Amino acid sequence: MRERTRDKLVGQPVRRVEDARLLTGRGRYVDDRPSGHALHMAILRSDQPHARIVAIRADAARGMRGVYGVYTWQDIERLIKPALAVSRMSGYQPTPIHALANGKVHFVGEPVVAILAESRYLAEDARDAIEVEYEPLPVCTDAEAAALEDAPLLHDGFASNVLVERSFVRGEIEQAFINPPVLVGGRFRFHRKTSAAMEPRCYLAEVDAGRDALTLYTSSQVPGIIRDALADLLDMPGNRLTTIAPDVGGGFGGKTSLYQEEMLVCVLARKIGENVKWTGDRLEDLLSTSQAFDELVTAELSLDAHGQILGLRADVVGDVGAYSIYPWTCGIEPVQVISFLPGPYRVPAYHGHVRGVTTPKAPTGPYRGVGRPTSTFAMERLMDMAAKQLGLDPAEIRRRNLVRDEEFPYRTPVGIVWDRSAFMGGLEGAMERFDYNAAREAQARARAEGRWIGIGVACYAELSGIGSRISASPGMPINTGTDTCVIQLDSTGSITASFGCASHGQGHETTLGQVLADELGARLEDLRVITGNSSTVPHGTGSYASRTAVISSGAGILAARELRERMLRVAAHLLDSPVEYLECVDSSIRVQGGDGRITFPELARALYSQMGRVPGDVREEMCVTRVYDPVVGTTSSATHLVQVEVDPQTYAVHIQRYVIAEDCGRIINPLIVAGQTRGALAQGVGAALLEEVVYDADGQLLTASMVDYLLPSAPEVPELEMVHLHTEAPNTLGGFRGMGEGGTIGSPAAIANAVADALSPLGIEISELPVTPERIFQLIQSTSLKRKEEN
Ligand code: MCN
Ligand code: SMO
Repeated sequence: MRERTRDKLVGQPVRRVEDARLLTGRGRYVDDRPSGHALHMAILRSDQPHARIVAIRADAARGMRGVYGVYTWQDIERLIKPALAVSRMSGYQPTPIHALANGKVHFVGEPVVAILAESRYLAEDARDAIEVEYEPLPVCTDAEAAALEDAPLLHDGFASNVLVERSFVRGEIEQAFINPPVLVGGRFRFHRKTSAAMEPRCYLAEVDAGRDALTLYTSSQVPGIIRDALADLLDMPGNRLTTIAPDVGGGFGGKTSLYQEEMLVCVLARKIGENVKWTGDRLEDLLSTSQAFDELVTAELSLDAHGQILGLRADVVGDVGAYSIYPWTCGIEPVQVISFLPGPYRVPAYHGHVRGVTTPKAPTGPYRGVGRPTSTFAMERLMDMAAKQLGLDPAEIRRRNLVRDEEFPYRTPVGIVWDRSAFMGGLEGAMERFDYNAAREAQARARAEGRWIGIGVACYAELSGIGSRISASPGMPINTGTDTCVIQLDSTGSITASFGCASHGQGHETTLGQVLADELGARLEDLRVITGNSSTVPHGTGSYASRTAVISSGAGILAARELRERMLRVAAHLLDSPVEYLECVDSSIRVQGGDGRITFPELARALYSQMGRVPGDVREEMCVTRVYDPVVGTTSSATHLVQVEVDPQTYAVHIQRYVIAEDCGRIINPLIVAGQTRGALAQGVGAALLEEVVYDADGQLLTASMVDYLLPSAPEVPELEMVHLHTEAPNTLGGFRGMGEGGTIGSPAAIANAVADALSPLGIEISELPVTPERIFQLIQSTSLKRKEEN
């Protein structure tokens, strides 16, 4: 009789195992930890963008009911070092990040005083009783102006406000711009954004004073990086400092950096021997969580008469805010813009130049897509402008320039290698699903009726699962290219696998579980996947840069394979069968075609507890550690196609259809991939149409609440139609490619192109995002004014 063999789980739409708890309110976030014995921290933040601290008067606060202590930098300076994000990039200037302002403040929202009290209410009452006397210093909030030589310096002793500057040159760039048949260019501005995770940042330091040990519960994407950083800053060995990211309510890049509040709860808990907790509120999140984008890209593209790209040159100014963020540095966002600007196209000559300029605003850091939403926006706008000059369809000009299947592996002008990916297949797949030609015909009819309907296309490529050869952030000397899996069969027969990654919504318990279940022949429900706990693996850096599907899965595959081999060898003895005849199915090992069978718990009992059943020379250690390094990583790509209609009365942009054709290699879980893409698209829609962090010229944050900072809600987020393409990933174990960010990379560009297409009868180009109704109104006003002047 043939026994049922379980289907492989990789590739199946397995329901997310974490959802049972998350959707029924039984998730455990940092703030849910019982904190009966914790002191609550409130932070007095700077209301000055740039100022010297003359005096801090806190005596009244110190004497208030329930107040445990009030701390300034002087009170902790001998206990914790400032964090310094170093880089190999030449000429880069790092900015020390102190846990509390050390004599000067550099942006509105910077922590100046920490207050500990019996409750958050009492801590905030005391905060309000503290007076800080500032001597205001000159403020320059415009990055281009701040980059000038005579601009007031934000950081004392610096050579200039330009913290990082980098160039790439390849090919005969001057030649490419001598009388080219087609020349297009523009100044593309992508305004500042924030990640706005549902759960604001939250930290709890639990102290074990007798052992000089600390456990930091942190809503972080990168608990391993935080452990390593704090061990250094606090001068503590890693075996006494544990960082745990429990359930985390989204991060989107905003929780990938070390924050002052994280430093503070730890240093204060250690100093006073009490647990310390801080829960950020929405205002604090908008003021101080790392922000994103904020670039001005001045770019030119030259093409031959057939629409083939000859050359591209770009100058990028990135407003990186007040500090170079730890550990990524302020290069993370702007340098990626020039690295990825050539996109998935053949660009024979390229010159990209970038400066990251410090201004008195919240620091920028990684945000879903990192640099590529801006580079894709600029490049895809240029492609459309060129198509228009040539009278080519936007899809056709892309077809003529996308790297073709036979050209892989393709080395881009900045040295990135596209291993192979469905660039052309993505374009064709999206067009087919969209029924592109029919949509264009319908658009022409609608236009004849005076409707402002536009279709936008955008193609991009990204590196995912980046291995140890390249750091996830340019020049950063931290290994982000590996992950570790520690897997064990314990004496009850259950299997636990721990990883250095840290899920904050991606569903890693499910997807890593699927990968392990297949390798081990185990039932998914019998496995326990632990992520986000620094004490379970010797090294792990968390989840960011669309790395986990590739890198953590790879570590899991290697570790599970080895554990399986060991279990099979022991089972061979117990079942008295050659190993070759054994197979693992449904958490048991059986003899193929025979009767012999032993469950994992039976095997564990025989091995660990039943003295003498497994002789010494057959015994195996059932704990395996494996590290996986994909060395270079792999290429993910997609084409986005969108149709919009602009309302001629309100100038609101309505998205009517949205198609994404993407290649993320072998899919682990199609439900999760679809969910990730939808979520990322929602954030791209926000970036394209609504979300903008606004500072006034005095450095005050104007968008300090959700009333002023507009997130997309259900009516603004379109139904998504997806096409999956699967190109074999040659460089990764398992054949997976990352995809957690892609939806946010392609969508601002595609929507910008669609809006430009809709408004093209009015002679309007879109070069600024978000393209709000206000901006469309201004564009229409100024174009019609220009026309009147011309007539
Ligand atoms: N996946 C899959 N098959 C593939 C590729 C991925 O099933 N071929 C699954 C993975 O197993 C994983 C998810 O899709 O469960 C995302 O995988 P991956 O692309 O490897 O990205 P990471 O898991 O490393 O997550 C990081 C990425 C980033 S960089 C941001 S920003 C982001 C994102 O994930 N932030 C998120 N998705 C998010 N989703 C939620 N809910 N919340 C966030 O903050
Ligand atoms: S911005 Mo994603 O955390 O790399």
